[in-house]
Amino acid sequence: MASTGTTTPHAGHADVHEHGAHDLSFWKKYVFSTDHKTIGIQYAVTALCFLLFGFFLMMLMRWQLAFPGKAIPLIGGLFGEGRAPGGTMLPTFYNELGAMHGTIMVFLGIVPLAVGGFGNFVLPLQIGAPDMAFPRINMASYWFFFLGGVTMLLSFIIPPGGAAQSGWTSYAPLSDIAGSGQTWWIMGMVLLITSSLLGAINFIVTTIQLRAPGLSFFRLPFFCWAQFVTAFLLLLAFPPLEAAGVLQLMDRVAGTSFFLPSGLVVSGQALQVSGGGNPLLWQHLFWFLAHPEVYVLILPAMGIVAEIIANNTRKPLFGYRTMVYSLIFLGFMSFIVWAHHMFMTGMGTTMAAFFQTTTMIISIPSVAILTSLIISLWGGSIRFNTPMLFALAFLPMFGIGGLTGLPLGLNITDIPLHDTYYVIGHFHYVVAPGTIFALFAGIYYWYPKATGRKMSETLGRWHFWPSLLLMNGIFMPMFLTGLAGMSRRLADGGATYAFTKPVLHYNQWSSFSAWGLALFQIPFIINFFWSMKNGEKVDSNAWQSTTLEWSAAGSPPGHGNFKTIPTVYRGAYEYSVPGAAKDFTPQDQRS
Ligand code: HEM
Ligand SMILES: [Cu+2]
Repeated sequence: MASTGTTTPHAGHADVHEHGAHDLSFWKKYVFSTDHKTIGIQYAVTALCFLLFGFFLMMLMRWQLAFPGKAIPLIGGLFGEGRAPGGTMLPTFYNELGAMHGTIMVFLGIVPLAVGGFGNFVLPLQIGAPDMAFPRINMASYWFFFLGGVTMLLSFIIPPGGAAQSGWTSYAPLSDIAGSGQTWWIMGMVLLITSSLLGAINFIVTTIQLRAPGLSFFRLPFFCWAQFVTAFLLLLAFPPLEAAGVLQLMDRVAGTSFFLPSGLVVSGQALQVSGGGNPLLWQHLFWFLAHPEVYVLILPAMGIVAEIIANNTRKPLFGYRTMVYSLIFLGFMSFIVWAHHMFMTGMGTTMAAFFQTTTMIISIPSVAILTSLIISLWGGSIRFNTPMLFALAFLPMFGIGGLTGLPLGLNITDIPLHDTYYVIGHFHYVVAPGTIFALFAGIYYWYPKATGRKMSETLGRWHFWPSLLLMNGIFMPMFLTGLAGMSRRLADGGATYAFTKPVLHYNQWSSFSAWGLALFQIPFIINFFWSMKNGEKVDSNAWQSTTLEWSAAGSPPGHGNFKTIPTVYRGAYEYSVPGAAKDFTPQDQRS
């Protein structure tokens, strides 16, 4: 069915780009590209590499937790006497791994993949735009990310201090007085934040300005809404952390005491600092970013899952408008719940009452979105392909993550749970079998748009089922160890505490599951490369979808995306419309 399009000045512009594309040098085309699709792929591939590295750090930590004090087998000798004498991990090395695992997974892995990768590749296509509003800023955003990532990783080998050791939250005063790695951590963060801010501005302007004619806000695919709201979170939440990072840098290198109290005594020695600062100020500034950041981790995931569910149930999303309003409300609320991470700081009952109330309220829109997605399945004739399997698994996994957040959101129940493995279980359910599964779903789903081929379903299943099982094998026991009181901060997993004895063996469950999970990512890695040459060839609308990225000719579409800018006549999910010729009616189809 031919799609109708109007010729706009943009479309002419797009044509010029398309012809121009042939003349681009290798460097301009693949390295310093300004094409949002290339940048999206650069972001995605880089972030996947970082994710793999962060995963590797975690596997080392899991050895220490399962078998504290035993030499790391095979590779233990590689880390040197300073980190693992005789192959046995020192607590300081464990701290490096912990801080860098968290930082890498969140700031170098998931967010860049979800926003930089999927946002960049998909959003301009879905809104019928020739590119991002500011292609060069987009390129700068990627390169700041890359530099920030490299800075973080290099910190492992930069003397004298190695990598940061103060956790991904970098709490003061520890972070102020920690070794040199902490300085590299801050500098890396400043670069990463700069990258995010450049990206966020681009997403906001692009969504407002470059939507195709007829594509009103309420015709936007839910994925675009999710990216749009996420961009506001990044734009408004990151600057305070960037400022806080610079203050911490000053504390470390310029003798200031923004986060250092007077009279600080470390290991029996009074510290020679001017003092007068407040460690809690850091916590406030950090969580003012980092709570919205957890929604940055989850909203794009919800967006991806929504697209895939509509497509594979062949039905419109249930309650699309409610979902959009929930998203906006959630974005707003995410700025006034941050101190639920700080109930232990003695904030007093008035403050605690405020933050637990807002936290309970914010769970309502999350539940509204999740429920809408579940109801969307009702009565659909579901296609159980690999993207759909991952999207479906996201629902209960995110559900477990969200529900276990509620006891943490209430002051009275958080106090015993805070800093135990229960918290680790909670947030990993939302980000690992939650967000990461959604990201896998997205990779399987949009891969055909990027390469013209589908990934193998067989390998996809070898990836999905064991991963689902093993993810739960890792994180479910953490609720039990956490409820038993096991602290998340111990390099030996709690082996020296009598009260953790009955649950200590769960540490091994988690560890074996984690190593198993690594094994079952191999089918994915093989699939990712093998399918580029050998996957099933598909036409430009691989999944018979309604949204505009599939109307763009070619996989991937040429520079400029659309020969003529499409005109949009309908909402995003017109599947199985009664009386229609096919079970999907693309947004740019007139009738
Ligand atoms: C209904 C939803 C949720 C509620 C009520 C909730 C509540 C909480 C609370 C109160 C804490 C602090 C616990 C403590 O340290 O004692 C926490 C930790 C955390 N949550 Fe959630 N949460 C929810 C959803 C999410 C989502 C969607 C994500 C991410 C996508 C997330 C990620 C995190 C992270 C990363 C931490 C731990 C940070 C750290 O201490 O290292 N949460 N959650
Ligand atoms: Cu929070």
